[in-house]
Amino acid sequence: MSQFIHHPVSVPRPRTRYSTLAYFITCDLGLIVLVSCGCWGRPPTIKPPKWDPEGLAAKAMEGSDTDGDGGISLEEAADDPVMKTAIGAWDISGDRVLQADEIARRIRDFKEMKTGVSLFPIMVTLDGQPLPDATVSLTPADFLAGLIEPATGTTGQVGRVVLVIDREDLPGVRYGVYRVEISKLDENGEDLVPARYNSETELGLEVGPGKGRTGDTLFTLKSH
Ligand SMILES: [Ca+2]
Repeated sequence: MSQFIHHPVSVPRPRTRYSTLAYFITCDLGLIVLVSCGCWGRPPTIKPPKWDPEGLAAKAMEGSDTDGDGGISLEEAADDPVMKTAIGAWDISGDRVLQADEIARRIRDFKEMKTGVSLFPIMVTLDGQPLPDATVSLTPADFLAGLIEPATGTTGQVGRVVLVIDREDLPGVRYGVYRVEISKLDENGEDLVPARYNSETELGLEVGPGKGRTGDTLFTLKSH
């Protein structure tokens, strides 16, 4: 079980327990041919989103390039952990400013992969210890809202979570950039995790080709 979730792959969506088995085999081997060769018919798949690189880049600029100079700077993204993450991950020229063509280029990468969802394991620690029973929520960047779904999950005993998109019951998350909120309520309803990781989160995350392959993405939270 543990090895297949390291591979971001297109995930067929099974209808039956039998095809669920096919799904696990498929993920493990990284082979989609099993389900496409007709052995189990054609189970429905999670289709890739309809990526529009230029349109989405324009939408991102419209939302975040507040001074209209054609780039999204760290200052403009100061209160937006998602856009800050996008600048860190997508700024190719190294000027720490995100231009429309840089956004479109990465969206084109997403599009070319033809991936429905990616299996994207995340590990959460608080003060150096694994944090079990915490809720992890991913909310897409504003310019991706309506195109890709939010994803959620609950950490297990070793602080590990495999996210699930809202309308599916199989593990996986869409390629994209997200605002991340991590929360764990105690018996009095108080959050054991500081607000800077949930209601006032500073956490952002990119899920994309080449990410999450080498192991779990780690969020190391601190209570102070
Ligand atoms: Ca600007």
